[in-house]
Amino acid sequence: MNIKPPFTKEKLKQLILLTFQNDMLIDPEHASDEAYYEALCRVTRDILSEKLQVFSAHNNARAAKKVYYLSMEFLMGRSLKNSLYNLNIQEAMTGALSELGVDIEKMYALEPDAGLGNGGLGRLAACYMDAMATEELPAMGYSILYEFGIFKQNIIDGWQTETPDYWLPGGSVWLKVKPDRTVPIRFGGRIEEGWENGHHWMNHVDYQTVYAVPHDMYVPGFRSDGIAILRLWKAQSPGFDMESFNRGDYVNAMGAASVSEAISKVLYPNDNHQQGKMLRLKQQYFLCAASISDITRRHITLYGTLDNFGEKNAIQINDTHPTLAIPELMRVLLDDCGYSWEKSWDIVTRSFAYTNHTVMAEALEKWGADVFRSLLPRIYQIIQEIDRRFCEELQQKYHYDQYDIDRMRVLYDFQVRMANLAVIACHSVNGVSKLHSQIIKDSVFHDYYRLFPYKFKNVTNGIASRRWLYQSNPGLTGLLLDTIGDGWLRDMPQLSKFSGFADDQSVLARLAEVKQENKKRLADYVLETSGIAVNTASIFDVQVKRLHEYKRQHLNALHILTEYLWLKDHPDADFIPKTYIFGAKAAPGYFLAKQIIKFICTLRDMIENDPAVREKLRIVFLENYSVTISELLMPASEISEQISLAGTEASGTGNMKLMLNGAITLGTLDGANVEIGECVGRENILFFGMTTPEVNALKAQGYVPADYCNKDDRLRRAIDLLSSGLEGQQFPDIANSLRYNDPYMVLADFDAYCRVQAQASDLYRDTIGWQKKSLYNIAASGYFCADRSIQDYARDIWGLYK
Ligand code: 26W
Repeated sequence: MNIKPPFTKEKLKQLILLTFQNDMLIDPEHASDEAYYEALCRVTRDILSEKLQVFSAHNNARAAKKVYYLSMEFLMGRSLKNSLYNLNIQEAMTGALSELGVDIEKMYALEPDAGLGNGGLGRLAACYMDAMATEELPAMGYSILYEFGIFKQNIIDGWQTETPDYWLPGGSVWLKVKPDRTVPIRFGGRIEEGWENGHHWMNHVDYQTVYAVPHDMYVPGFRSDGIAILRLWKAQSPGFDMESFNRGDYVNAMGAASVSEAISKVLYPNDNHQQGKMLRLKQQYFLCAASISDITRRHITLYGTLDNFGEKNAIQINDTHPTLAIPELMRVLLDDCGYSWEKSWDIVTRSFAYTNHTVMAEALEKWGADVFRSLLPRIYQIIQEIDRRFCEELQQKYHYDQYDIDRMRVLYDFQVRMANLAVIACHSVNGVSKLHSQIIKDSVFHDYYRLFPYKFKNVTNGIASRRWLYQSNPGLTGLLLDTIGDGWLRDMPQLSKFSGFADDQSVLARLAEVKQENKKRLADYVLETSGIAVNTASIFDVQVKRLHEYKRQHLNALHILTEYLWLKDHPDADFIPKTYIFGAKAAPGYFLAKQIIKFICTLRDMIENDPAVREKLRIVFLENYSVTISELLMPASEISEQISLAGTEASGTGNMKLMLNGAITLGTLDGANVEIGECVGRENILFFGMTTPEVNALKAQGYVPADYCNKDDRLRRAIDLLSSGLEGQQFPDIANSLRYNDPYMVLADFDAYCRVQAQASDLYRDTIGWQKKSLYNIAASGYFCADRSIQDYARDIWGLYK
């Protein structure tokens, strides 16, 4: 691939200087690093903006079907480096800056992460923006411009504390505000209706208005003409209460404004757990109503009608969080445009598709009917009618009894069940890995699968591979360019060519060198941030993901404790040194998760205080794990811990980033691990533990965790220590949860986990053998590129390649 960069160094230098002179009114001679950062971002943004205009005009001219990706979360991370690389101007820009005496790495480091997401679901949305732009699809993402993203995690004495993430000072340079596209959103009030001269009339009265103001971020495709727009809505109050103000009641005068604007104040930090908070429901409707208004306006501008809306638009909802877009589009079609119910429903069901991202029961969204009705009276009526018609269909067409109907309908037990609404209204329901999509059909949505089997699909997740390889791992990128050329950059499956070098000793040696350099780079960061000097000859074993019991970070920690105790008993044993690296945020109200972090940190300190052990065994807890930290971490990793209980992790995407960088997966047969195993071959992955059917069988038979404790001295000893205390700190909640409940069967998989860990260490002794496995993992990771996932969506769900 020899694509000429679109700008020379000289041209970019000139653009930077012009920006200083004309837009920022700053003398470049005396500009600060921050000013340079801003100038650089502005230049980049303007280039993106110009490209976008060409791209949009082209799409509109050919009346292309549009894709809208609605998500409450987009975990974008940084934009500068990604934009420069995708535009293929990174070298020219580096040169331009260096002539101005500025180091580009310093510029990259100044950018805060746009952390508008919690974890997997939010990062997936961000990866898909990159892929949609690369594939040149006419795509927009919609979300909320949270003033505060995912909280900053500080670990104080082993306990997680949270501070607000105020990212806008450095992040807002990427946002282009579009005040003329502002949308009014209505909350509360009443519906008045009646009949007059044989006509039904209806009026929404006494509502409050909040304005949604769009702020756009541009995401360029990799060396393509595509640009995806991420439109983020900011809540703005319609003014302030003049009456209160005139009375001198300033608190109330300002109060109303701050209540409205609270809608886009902060991202809810829950992952896989719904709380049922009114403000969250407001956020969801705010996103949905603003986006539907925008999408329909854009469509009408092009076609002058909504008659063909369903043929020209595909709206993907990222989990159930944006499900209200469904009744909102119904409302627009029925009330604003005067379509019949049947025509409206036809348009809606052609447009919407739903992706499910979790099987956790506590993540299924339900809203109290009363709260819902008072906040969104018209939307509630529409949902009632959807529910009524669905019940009627089940009864009359399928002869279902009341028991079945009650399970499947939207409104039941004074609750509005969002997943039911999504499955009923969407033409497509997909899971995010083969296994997960099967589980959805077998259990979570089995009732619906029996009726509408054609709706159910799979799209295995993918990642923005270039971000974690080309942009983050220059050493490995260089090795790949030297061996297999650069075709893989735009076509990741071409990485398979790398397997042709599995017996080339010089390639294996270089691969080892690259890994060593990356480990050193990470070790420097760890030393700087935590004062711990890790042994770079040790195995870097990594578990990074949100903290959740089902992901079983405590299984990992229990095993480390067991290894520690073993080393104390066998001080002279031949032991491959290991560094266990964790990164994880816990939802602020999830106390057991916070205790697991404290457990890991206590264990870390206990080992660190023991000079006889710490060179062989060490724990690093990376504080405030983020997209940017992951870009440093993935290239340095050797073992990828993916140890969720089989049947619980929908896919996982960290597993893909680690594989791409040559880490070997040590995991259960869960989520996308199964497909990783299929691609890389059983000899190049370390599976352990129960399969999903075995888990189900054990549950059916009656799982008794105490049995495992009684059988296994290591387990009993470790769990007793949790109760009695490590370093004077007791963990009775963790111990009791494991002993008496163990919902995610940590004890049942413990022995298998210990064995596979030992196997990993043995394999590592064979340096060449290990490098070979690593090489095969890199070579097999092409399938997990988001470009492929997006092609799957475009073909199987969005109907774009017809
Ligand atoms: C309402 C609270 C809430 C918030 C977030 C419930 C559920 C969520 C997400 C669906 C949780 C999530 O991020 N799921 C993850 O999605 C990834 C992308 O598909 C998958 O790779 C992970 O396996 C899945 O846990």
